[in-house]
Amino acid sequence: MTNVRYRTIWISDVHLGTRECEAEALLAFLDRHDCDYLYLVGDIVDFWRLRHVPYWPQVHSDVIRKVLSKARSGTVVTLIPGNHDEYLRRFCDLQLGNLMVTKEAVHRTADGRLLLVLHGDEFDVVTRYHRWVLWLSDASYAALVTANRWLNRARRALGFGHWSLAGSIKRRVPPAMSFVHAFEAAVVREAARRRVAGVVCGHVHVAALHDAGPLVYANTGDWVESCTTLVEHHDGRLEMLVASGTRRAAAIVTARAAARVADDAEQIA
Ligand SMILES: [Mn+2]
Repeated sequence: MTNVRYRTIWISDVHLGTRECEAEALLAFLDRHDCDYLYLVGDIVDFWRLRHVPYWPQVHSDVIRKVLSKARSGTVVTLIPGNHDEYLRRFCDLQLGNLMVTKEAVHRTADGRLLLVLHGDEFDVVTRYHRWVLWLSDASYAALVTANRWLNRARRALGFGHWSLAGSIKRRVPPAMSFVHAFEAAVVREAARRRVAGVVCGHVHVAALHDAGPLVYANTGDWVESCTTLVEHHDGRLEMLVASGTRRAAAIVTARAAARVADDAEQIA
């Protein structure tokens, strides 16, 4: 089976080093998809959690090895550290062969649009001013994801579909109050200020690909629950892919499903 090749692949919020990371699904995805440019848009390794609860199965190393092997075979890999891997920020502007570490990047699409690529935590007022709130939300988020995973295992065993606890909570929160909407507005404002055509970010674990006024807003989602990837086709067209969020799967479904999953994704970065 030949691999599907895209011009660009963006992934973020993988959180290697945590039990919630869907590393098998990501490895399967990376195995079957090639690209000219690969952007790792932050929170790839979760150093915060590694410090407290060391967890590192072989497959987490395999993901890193897979990325390096892509770099070796010609993919230009850009690593943009996030807040959970801010440790890597000290290596910003370092270039090692095809691997580049940078705080942010500007990507030019095949059809000539400039996209600002950044993780986005600097636009999140919670992480900026209240680190303890984040620590708390981090712990409760992990508990929530674990509870949801067990619930979905039971649902699958009984023949029901996937259900997101956090997604269900999110739908009850009026959009105007949403932290995710405030984040998006701040990131889009910055992109407009820089006079680029759009922005690609991560951080909030809510996949998105839509117009925001004259700009494009894209959020890569995560590989903790939603297992989403933003890709650029060879003509410059952007698309959101979803690998179904189980440990076995890497089945790609349509962009319509992406919108549904984005709606189900978590709010907490
Ligand atoms: Mn983050």
